[in-house]
Amino acid sequence: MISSGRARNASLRQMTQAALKGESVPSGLEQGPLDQRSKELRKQCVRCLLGGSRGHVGSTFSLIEILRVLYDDVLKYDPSNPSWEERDRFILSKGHGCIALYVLLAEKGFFPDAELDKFCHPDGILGGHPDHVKVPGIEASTGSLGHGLSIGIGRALAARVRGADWRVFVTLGDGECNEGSVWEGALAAGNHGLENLTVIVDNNKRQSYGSTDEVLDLEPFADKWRAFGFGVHEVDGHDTDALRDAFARLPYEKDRPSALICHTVKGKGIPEAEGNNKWHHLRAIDKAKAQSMIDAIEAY
Ligand SMILES: Cc1ncc(C[n+]2csc(CCOP(=O)(O)OP(=O)(O)O)c2C)c(N)n1
Ligand SMILES: [Mg+2]
Repeated sequence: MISSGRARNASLRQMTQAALKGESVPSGLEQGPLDQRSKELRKQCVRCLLGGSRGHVGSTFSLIEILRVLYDDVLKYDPSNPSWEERDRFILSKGHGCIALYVLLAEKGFFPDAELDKFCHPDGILGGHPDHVKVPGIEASTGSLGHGLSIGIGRALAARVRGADWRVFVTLGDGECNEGSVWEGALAAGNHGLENLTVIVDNNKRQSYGSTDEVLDLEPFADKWRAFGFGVHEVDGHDTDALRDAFARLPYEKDRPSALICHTVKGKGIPEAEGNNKWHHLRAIDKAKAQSMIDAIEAY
């Protein structure tokens, strides 16, 4: 026990030092291509990052295809009436990835496109974490990790009580699943058999300072969700056809909540950013940096 603890500490030290030096951690995942729409969405994210001179790049770029498919093909919503009673409820529990969501919400017409240039500005509505009071289309204010699932469970129970057929989707990060509150929520969702609830995990295998298997391993991850009473499906989270198919199959099991584990690449779309902890959050993004990011995305 003592020696494995020491080995683990040494490995954590190595990992932290690598992260601080900005060294890349090998992702072990295939580098599939991106279509033009996925590239354009990422370029819009760079626009926000430039406006705010900062932002969570890696966390945003692993999410793009998941959100794109949800907002293009899956969710029921009305941008002219964001609190439409019949809407599906989407909660971005990993709120620090909000730039991806802002870009989709602006594109769909929830708020003026010009807001994207005012990311993190005092006179804008788009903060570094999403605010449901200020931003039309944001279902819940998030950023403090570990709360979105429980909020979603409340919404799913509300639908049941009201006899409504809207659905609830909650997106978690893999590092976020190190929070005990996620598993309290999972226990409750399974216990109540919330078939109208889907957890989507952006499983990019990384968190702020290292890889999730080294910080606090989640494996066997799919089995854990099953054990908590979920129907589970796994998918390449950058393959839009596979994502569409995975959402079309919901619910995965009758009278159970669903968990869709999306295998993604943190920083997907900029080779230097992929699996590189230095790109979890960037500061001081100037025009030259933004242009180099756009060039890398275009060449991907
Ligand atoms: C309760 C809480 N603790 C710590 C943080 C700081 N924090 C912000 S992002 C992050 C890593 C999250 O990793 P993951 O969920 O895997 O998201 P990713 O950035 O990889 O998409 C942490 C620890 C936080 N936002 N909330
Ligand atoms: Mg992660």
